[in-house]
Amino acid sequence: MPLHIEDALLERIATAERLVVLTGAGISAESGLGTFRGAGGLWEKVRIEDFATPEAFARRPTEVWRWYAERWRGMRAAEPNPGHRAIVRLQALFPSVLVMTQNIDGLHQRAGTKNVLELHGGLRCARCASCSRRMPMDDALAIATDPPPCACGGIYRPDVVWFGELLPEGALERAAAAAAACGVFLTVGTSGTVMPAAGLIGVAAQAGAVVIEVNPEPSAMSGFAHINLDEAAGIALPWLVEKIEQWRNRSRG
Ligand code: BV8
Ligand code: ZN
Repeated sequence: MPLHIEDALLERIATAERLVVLTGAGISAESGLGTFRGAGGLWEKVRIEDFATPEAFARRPTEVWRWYAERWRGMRAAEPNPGHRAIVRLQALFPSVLVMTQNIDGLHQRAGTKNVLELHGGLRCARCASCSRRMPMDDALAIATDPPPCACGGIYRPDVVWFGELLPEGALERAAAAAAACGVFLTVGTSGTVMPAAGLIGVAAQAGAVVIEVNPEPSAMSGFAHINLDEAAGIALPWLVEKIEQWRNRSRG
């Protein structure tokens, strides 16, 4: 079905001051990176309990470290796609834009998005599990021991948020405040199943924002969306940018 936004909603979007964008693994799918759920998802191949919890790392640090090292090599080799680049254009179209992501691949930053809020941390860095000292993942990969030892006697871990762990200090508060105060909330490529990130969509909807979902499939949060653009992000996001720019050119007369 062709993408469509009714005029009244398009006017509210094009005239909004504040835009919040929440992205998930789906926005990086067109960069060749795997998603977690759905056909061929990462969690079909490995169990969350074996690789994405602090208990898993405590039990099998080498296996968990090597799984993330392999994912980082893939992320590093990937390129931002038209979906990431459309979000860079959106950031220039509104007075205030917060882009927050559940992804750890750093592709928003490499596309040129500013001030990305990484709700689940980022794989660009490793962090000592004892003293929290950080080191670039690329440097950690050059060290022969998996995981690398820290001078403090601890070992390095991926600088990401695992299941059962709290989000980075202040991230959720900042995200929730932005979601509660925005005119438009754009959710892209997330199944809406991981809390508390997915809950931000409900916060925005309850606060009266226009909620736009970009996802070829329905998600757990689709019920909150005023607009469902059921296409891939690399198609739907450039289309959305064009619609906003056309509306503004028309209204300038
Ligand atoms: C927390 C980083 C407080 C690591 C990730 C029981 C015990 C303990 C906790 C819980 C529990 N029950 C529930 C919880 C809370 C738990 C949770 O939500 N679990 C879920 C699974 C039920 N959450 C937590 O633990 C969080 N912390 O709650 O702290 C606390 C503290 C102690 C004890 C209790 C509570 C921390 C969650 C963060 C986990 N870390 N990632 C890593 O990446 O390895 S989550 C992981 O899932 C990724 O970040 C990922 O981004 C995220 C969400 O997945 P999605 O991004 O949505 O990806 P998914 O594959 O699911 O969907 C992709 C979508 O894209 C699909 O809809 C698809 O249709 C679409 N798509 C595909 N192609 C495209 C597309 N869309 C657009 N274009 C395309 N081309
Ligand atoms: Zn240390």
